[in-house]
Amino acid sequence: MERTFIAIKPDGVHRGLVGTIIGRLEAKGFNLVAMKMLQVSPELAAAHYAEHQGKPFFNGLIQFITSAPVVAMVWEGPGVIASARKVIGATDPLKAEPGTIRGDFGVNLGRNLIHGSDGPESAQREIDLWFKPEERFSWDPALKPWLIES
Ligand code: DAT
Ligand code: MG
Repeated sequence: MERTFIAIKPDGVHRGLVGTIIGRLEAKGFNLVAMKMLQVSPELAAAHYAEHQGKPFFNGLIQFITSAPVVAMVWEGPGVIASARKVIGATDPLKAEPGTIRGDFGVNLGRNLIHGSDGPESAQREIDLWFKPEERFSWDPALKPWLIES
């Protein structure tokens, strides 16, 4: 079953949106298989955002993501990588559709509340970067027959 890495950024934590954001992913029918709150080190931030190194917004992005705790998670489900990106919405909250997390709760590109892996390779890389194997869980929700036709 597919897995993706999701993180509620410092603005989501400060704004009290942790429960709302987790609730949306739960209500969609995805399965939470790892979760922790942590203060991100500059090293972890730089590794996570390595693809953006050298871009004009890189330093601000690292400063922001290390500025307060984040809630890091792994979610599992059919097609969860692409689907979670749709639930999250476009990178710029002003361009994100209403009904998406960024579209409903954000107004600024640098405060877009949540991260989600953008493909299978980045999902695997980010899950391995943020979570040790023993921090990840495999479990079948009791509601699975009501979520997924066997
Ligand atoms: P996403 O988070 O939707 O995958 P991304 O990987 O292109 O977007 O960029 C990572 C984060 O960097 C993004 O969530 C917000 C910030 N960011 C991206 N482009 C930016 C820009 N032009 N100016 C300021 N911040 C930017
Ligand atoms: Mg990205």
